[in-house]
Amino acid sequence: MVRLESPWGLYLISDQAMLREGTFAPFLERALASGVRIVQLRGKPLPEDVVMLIGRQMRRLTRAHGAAFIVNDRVDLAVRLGADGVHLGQGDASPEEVRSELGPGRLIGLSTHNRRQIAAAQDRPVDYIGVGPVYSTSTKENPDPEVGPALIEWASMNSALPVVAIGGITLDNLEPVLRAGARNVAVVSAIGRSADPSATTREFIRRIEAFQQRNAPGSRETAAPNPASPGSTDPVRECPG
Ligand code: TZP
Repeated sequence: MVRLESPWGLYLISDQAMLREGTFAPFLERALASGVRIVQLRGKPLPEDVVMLIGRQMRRLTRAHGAAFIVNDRVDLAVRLGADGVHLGQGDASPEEVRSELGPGRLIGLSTHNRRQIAAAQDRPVDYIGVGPVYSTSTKENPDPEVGPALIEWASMNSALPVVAIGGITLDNLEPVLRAGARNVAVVSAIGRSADPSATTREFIRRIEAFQQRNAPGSRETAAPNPASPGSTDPVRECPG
């Protein structure tokens, strides 16, 4: 099992069109060579044999580059593919059930959409939380309401678990997300629908790394929040939603 130290930078999620067209695997190989360290297979509407085929390719490529391979929703497929973890939505199987199935060695990610869910996740057997959608997204059917960079800032201050900002993030609106404290940014369409996915991937990584270097402890710019432990405010009492 791969051991990932946070921050991960760019969290790459498979794009349906690329999966269908068979262009994802060659693209993934270049993305991994460019520094992507965590990749998620999100293949919901595709037939299972197609998902398994691309999943095996993703497993092989991520292993070759020492990157983590996560499967969205499907614990059974994650086990069959030998994935490093599973990403769960609020409506999927509970992290407790999944943890007892997977054991302690694999990652579990959980999507969160408000302060209450972020706070509740701290006491659950999860390794990281997704927070979003930050901006409007057309990738997800029936997405939750946009949370904006404000919830990323709150999560960065109040979550001891690594925070992955997700939803509608592009090169044009990345900066406020980083300023809000995000150290990990998940992207589907900004890369999958880019005219040059490899160049866009490299540019995301370059900007995330440059921002983190500028804000490293001891640098002259003000560091964005992201403490190692939750802040002193009570996240549940403060939580509107
Ligand atoms: N969860 C919240 S938003 C989202 C998921 C899976 C989709 C993100 O895709 P995009 O294209 O980067 O907005």
